[in-house]
Amino acid sequence: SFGPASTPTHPLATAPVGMPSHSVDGFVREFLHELNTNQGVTLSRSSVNDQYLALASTVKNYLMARWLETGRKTREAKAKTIGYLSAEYLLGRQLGNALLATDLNEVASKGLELCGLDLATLRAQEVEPGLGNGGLGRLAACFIDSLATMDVPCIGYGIRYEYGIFRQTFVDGRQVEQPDTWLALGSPWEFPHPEASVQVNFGGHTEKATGADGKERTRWVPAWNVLGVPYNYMVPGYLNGRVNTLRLWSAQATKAFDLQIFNSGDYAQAVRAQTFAENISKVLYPEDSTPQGKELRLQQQYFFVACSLRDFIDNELEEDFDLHNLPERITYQLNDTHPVIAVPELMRLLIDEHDFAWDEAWEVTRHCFNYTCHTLLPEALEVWPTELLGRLLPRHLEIIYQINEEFLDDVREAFPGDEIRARRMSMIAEHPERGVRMAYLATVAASKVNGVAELHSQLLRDKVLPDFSELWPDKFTNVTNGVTPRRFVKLANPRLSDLISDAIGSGWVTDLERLKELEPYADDPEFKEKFREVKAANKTRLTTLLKARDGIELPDGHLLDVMVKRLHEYKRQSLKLLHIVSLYEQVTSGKLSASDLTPRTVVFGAKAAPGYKIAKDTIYLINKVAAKVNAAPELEGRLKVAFPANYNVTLAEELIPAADLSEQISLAGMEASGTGNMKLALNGALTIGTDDGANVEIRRLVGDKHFFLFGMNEPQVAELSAKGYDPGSYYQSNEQLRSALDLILSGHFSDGDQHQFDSVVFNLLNEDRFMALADFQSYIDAQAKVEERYADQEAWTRSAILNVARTGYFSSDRAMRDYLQRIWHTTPMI
Ligand code: 475
Repeated sequence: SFGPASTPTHPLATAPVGMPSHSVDGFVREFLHELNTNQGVTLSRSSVNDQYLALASTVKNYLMARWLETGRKTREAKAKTIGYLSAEYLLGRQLGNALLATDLNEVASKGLELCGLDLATLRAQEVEPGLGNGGLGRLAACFIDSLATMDVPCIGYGIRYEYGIFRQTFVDGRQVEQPDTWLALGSPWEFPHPEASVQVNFGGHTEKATGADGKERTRWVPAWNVLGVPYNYMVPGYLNGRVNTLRLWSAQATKAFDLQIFNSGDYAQAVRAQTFAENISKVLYPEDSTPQGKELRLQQQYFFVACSLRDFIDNELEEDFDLHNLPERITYQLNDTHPVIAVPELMRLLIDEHDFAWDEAWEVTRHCFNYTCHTLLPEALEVWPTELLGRLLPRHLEIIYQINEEFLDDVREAFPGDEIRARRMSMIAEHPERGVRMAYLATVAASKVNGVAELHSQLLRDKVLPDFSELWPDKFTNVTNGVTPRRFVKLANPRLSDLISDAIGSGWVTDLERLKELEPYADDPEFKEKFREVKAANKTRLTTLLKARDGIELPDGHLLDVMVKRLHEYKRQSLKLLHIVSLYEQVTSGKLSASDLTPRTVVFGAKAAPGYKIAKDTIYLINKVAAKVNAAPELEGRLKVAFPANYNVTLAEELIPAADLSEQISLAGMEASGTGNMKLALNGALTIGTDDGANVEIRRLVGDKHFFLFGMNEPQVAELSAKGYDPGSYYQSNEQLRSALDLILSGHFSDGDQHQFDSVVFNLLNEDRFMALADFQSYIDAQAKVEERYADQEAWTRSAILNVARTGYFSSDRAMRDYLQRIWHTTPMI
């Protein structure tokens, strides 16, 4: 229960908390107060960390009244809430975004200056919460930003990993992972509520018992449990007074859990057991696109989902709320299959704990969930062995079996006699071991299933879930991803933002399609000059940062060619690498004069999953090639390769605004959408890309002339696969490609060791699952077109401006509007 035990009589007790004054003086007073009372230091004795923490508290104080008011208003209006269920939130630094959302930037910067402090220095003190791997986690962060900005009630639910995505370092060019200790210096953005902890059960068995009313019920008798402690984070809308909540769960041992073992007398074992419970939220699994079938991962999934469902029912609904009406108050969005165990969990809650009949429970459940798929790679589709599921969650496995039986009855009714089809569509896979196909369970339970770009949604319907789309054509839809213009334009690129606002006003920040109004400026010489100045200044900013951060020297005046994304074979960093090696080979062998090269710096940013050997070897190879290229006197001032370690949201915010060329070179049909492609285009980079993911839509919007397309399209890929792909034939027939590969094979980049890069090179030559060799020549040709355009700076700038002007569609605000209209069926609260 909530609130005071008796009626408050003090007048302040019922008034909402006040907001500090928006003046410089008001800000300084608040800041110093926080420094003294929170950090317990005077300004003269404070560390940068103290100052940062005090600044964070100060900004929180400005948001607090709005946060409390948002919660009150939402509950009072009984508005429908979006429950975003995601195992990952790749948030990025909070301070800059909070200052932006409260319009406190200038006040803070002046106030701190009067205290002898520098806002940028304090901002740099923040360690970003990296609670995600890549695209999927960052998308979740963009979506909750947009919902808050659009005045839509949303609670983001997830896991408070004690260690987020690992910190990448390079040792002799090889990736070495370090733990991400993001909480070590304090975590000012979170509000723990241990008193609101939720118990989560695991293991044990189920029993059937007949009640006094003669009805048979199932009882789950769990074997062990843990506590979920909620940590709340503010999710401020942009200048609109709304502050939604992100609720991340942290695992702790329960009292009962402890007591049992402490009583057994084995103190050491009891302490170990505590660690066992806490392990559940200890660390983010660093695999992107290839989930690990690990028991702990399933524990994580059930842990946060069980906490989240219980939390909403117990804390956000009225005490007498009739759960038959649950779909009127919440719609859960499943961010990939990671939270799909929520489906049997809601069934279990309704049936076992709220006495619903099966059909009633199913009616509610199927109206509460929607499912977003983020991949097409078969190895990324989660299948949990029934042995594991049954051991960890016996009741849930029973429920899944029953959902499956009833579903297969429907299939047999729709397709009488087609038993093969029924087998194919079963949620239970029989090979290689018995397991639950989580994507099928999600698809059956969801009201809507969506892919994340047009091409991806089409392939999802036609290739991944064809039987399901045949059965329920209307269930399937597309929502093309988007990115938040607040963080990735306004915050990351203030110079471009000011230039845009000077031209068309500032409305674009919340209405990104208004960037269209920039189109005429693509032919305005003065605007073009300023646009170039912005790019140049952003490059200078990046140069300063990389020098300090990595000791990397960026040359002046180069085309900045950027490939930033997770390291994965399907994304084809190896293709980019072959381009670089080929340039190096041609110049050093005298086939090409260095003076004919467009001065270019290639920047890579990429983490590899720690167990993904080829990916890690590719990182090593990139670093080895970079060392040679950067040391070659012939290439001085002409070609440079930079690979700053530990690419993350913070570095993205510096790199993207400086980029000229955006590398989006996945094999067609493999990249579900991509979102870095959108961020780069919005910041005025031109794309060199395949017809894949959202590239398709970017190209359609910016126009063929302003996009460098290359490579096979998806049907061509399918055709080549079907007729049998032979990478060796490209090696044989393409002299330029052969020379590049031969140079790597010769040991030139590995101090004479001819086998150092076998895993990468032999893989390309013999298997090349993602057909890099087949697209090589086309890629090289497209790069020639890039150079030609770049040589004409007026034409290049025009294309860059048109990229900005024509990509307003890729705002996550638009994506959220699409979800609201076509999936969630709800509207903003105003
Ligand atoms: C796609 N992550 C991008 C982006 O929709 C797309 C998988 C398993 C376990 C942990 N993480 C994952 C992903 O699958 C992922 O990030 N997918 C990406 O989602 C947003 O733009 O094309 O690869």
